[in-house]
Amino acid sequence: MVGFSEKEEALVKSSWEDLTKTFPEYSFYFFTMLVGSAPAVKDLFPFLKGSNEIPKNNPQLEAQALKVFKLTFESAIQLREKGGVVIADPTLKQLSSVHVQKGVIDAHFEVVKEALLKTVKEAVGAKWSEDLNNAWAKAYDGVAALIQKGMKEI
Ligand code: ISQ
Repeated sequence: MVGFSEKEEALVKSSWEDLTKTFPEYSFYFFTMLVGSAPAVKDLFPFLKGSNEIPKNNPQLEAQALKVFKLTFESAIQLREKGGVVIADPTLKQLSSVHVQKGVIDAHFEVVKEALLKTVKEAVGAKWSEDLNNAWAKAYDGVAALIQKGMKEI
């Protein structure tokens, strides 16, 4: 079990406030970063497929981005409260099978992680620190590892 310090939890919680204050803006930034480093992932999202631009004010895009950030945030809270990330079995099975169906590979988890960390940096501005970055990275790795394991068991 990895665990999370009180300070790490506080850092993630404070940046979560920054992110969610203007989430539409950061969801656009997140997808811009993601597609910028891995253009092929556009094919995995119906609202990006065949388009040269990331749509602005797109509720589906925002909802998808929110899923990733929320799952990572919840993972941070669990690391603090339980010492590890737990996802209820039916939820994990569903998440894992959607990722298998979409053809997600391990490299995708890396590019999403990078885009997520860049977005956190953008959202917190001058409050950014290595510790903050590492806390989000740890939370992301925790949930990503569970989904990746789940994908192998489908
Ligand atoms: C993974 N799962 C659901 C939604 C997502 C949005 C962006 C990047 C990765 C994602």
